[in-house]
Amino acid sequence: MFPAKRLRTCMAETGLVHVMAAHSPLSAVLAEEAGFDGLWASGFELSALYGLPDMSLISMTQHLDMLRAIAGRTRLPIVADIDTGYGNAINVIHAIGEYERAGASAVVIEDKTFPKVTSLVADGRQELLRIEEFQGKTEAAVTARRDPDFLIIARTEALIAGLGEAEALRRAQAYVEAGADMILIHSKKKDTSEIESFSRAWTGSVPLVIVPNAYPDLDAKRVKALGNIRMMIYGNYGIRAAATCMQETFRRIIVDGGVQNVHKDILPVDEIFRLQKIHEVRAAEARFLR
Ligand code: SPV
Ligand code: MG
Repeated sequence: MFPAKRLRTCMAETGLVHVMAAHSPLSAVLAEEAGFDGLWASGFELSALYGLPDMSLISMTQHLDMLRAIAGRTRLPIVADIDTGYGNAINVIHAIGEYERAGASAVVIEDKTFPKVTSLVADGRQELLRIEEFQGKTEAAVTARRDPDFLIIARTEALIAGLGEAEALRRAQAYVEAGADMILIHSKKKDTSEIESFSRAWTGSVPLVIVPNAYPDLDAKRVKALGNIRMMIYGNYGIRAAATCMQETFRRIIVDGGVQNVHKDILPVDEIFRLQKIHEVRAAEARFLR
């Protein structure tokens, strides 16, 4: 079964899929081993990997290159974060072809203007497209996909922009009418009230996707109780976890004047060899190097 079909099947069977952010093939391998159902090719994580803010500074080519590298090292379905779709509906048509070919199983397109500003930053400039324009982009994406199982997820930033629940519901409904398979509703409120309220008010015909970055208390048990959320994306946890460990380790090496203390607190190199699947190369060496 192809990954896009597997993602849909997993959603139907379990009722809720857990999708972990990946910014590199190694983080993807770790997510797969940990038991996640899918990967989020996150714009935020890739921007952070380049030491840049998530403000449309990373190109489609950079994102695609990483996505291809990730797809080459994992079997998990990949949900690609294509931000605003790199322009208008014509750019979206081009992007869908590229992302399908690169190995994505789904895309998330958001209704902000290009260039975008990262959603969670305080007082960010959050400008939204006209509803009709984003409907056109959504319909273009739906029309452009080749695999009917490839998911087109429309993301509204109405709550992020402070436009309120009624506008978020209006936009979400309009995007469903344009053919979206799912709606991603994003919130930067630190408590769960905004998302829970939206989820209860949502009577649309497609399920919801959430990214509980700002409101970590909404765990899977509570999400399942809400009833219409089928995908949870852990949007910045990969890069935050990696940066936490590097920051602490690097500081300790300077303070200790060497690696004599930290070496026992980080993965041994044999474990990195295992993650690199060095045994496969060794087996090929034994067989083919004559
Ligand atoms: C991302 O991970 O790139 C996201 C989620 O879009 S957030 O950064 O919270 O907007
Ligand atoms: Mg993003």
